[in-house]
Amino acid sequence: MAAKRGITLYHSPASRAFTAYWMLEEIGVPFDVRTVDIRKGEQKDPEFLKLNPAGKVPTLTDGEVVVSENPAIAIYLADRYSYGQLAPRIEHADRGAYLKWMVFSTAVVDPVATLHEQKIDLPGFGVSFGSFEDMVAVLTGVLTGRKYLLGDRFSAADVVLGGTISRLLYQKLLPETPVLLDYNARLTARPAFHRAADATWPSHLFPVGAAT
Ligand SMILES: N[C@@H](CCC(=O)N[C@@H](CS)C(=O)NCC(=O)O)C(=O)O
Repeated sequence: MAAKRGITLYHSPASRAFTAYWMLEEIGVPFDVRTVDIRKGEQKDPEFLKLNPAGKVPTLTDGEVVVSENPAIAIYLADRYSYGQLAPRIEHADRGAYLKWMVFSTAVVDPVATLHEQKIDLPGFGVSFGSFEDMVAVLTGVLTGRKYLLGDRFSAADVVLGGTISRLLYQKLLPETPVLLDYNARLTARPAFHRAADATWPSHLFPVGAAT
């Protein structure tokens, strides 16, 4: 039986929840927004922990469906509301790369960049997410000579991995190379990106360096 619909996004300003907000704006479905202000500790509220025991935003509900973790949220939304458009169909040759880049965003790029910021650079060998240099080389390799991660086709993987790249460039946590900056310029030119940024990332309140 199909689950009931009615989307609510739990987010916090200037946080990784930007990605899920942007995803919803790209799809164009109506959604409600609830602010869980992580700077006030609201992610530890027992009611919120029932939805996401990890106490992290973004978290999304759609009827009785509850989903957290940006890649999972984007895969869910794209399959359910933009299948064959922002999500390549299961039988399409792009589906493998699409899923790979989704997972790469939080399995590799985000933790490696966070550790690098803390001046912890582990050797690539034997560490599941590899080294900072290897991560940057992989991103540079896939984006060189390409508009988007899947070529000319913009997909939800660009929202998730692209949103991570965009945030890390904003926080000065990735090198400002022409390949990364050009890709970021294509992403930030999208109207849906602007709507999400205006709604969730008030830069006058949260300048560079103040983001989480
Ligand atoms: N892997 C998660 C990371 C989410 C995450 O780190 N959220 C942060 C905000 S940027 C958070 O909720 N922090 C609150 C806390 O750690 O208590 C995802 O990609 O969705």
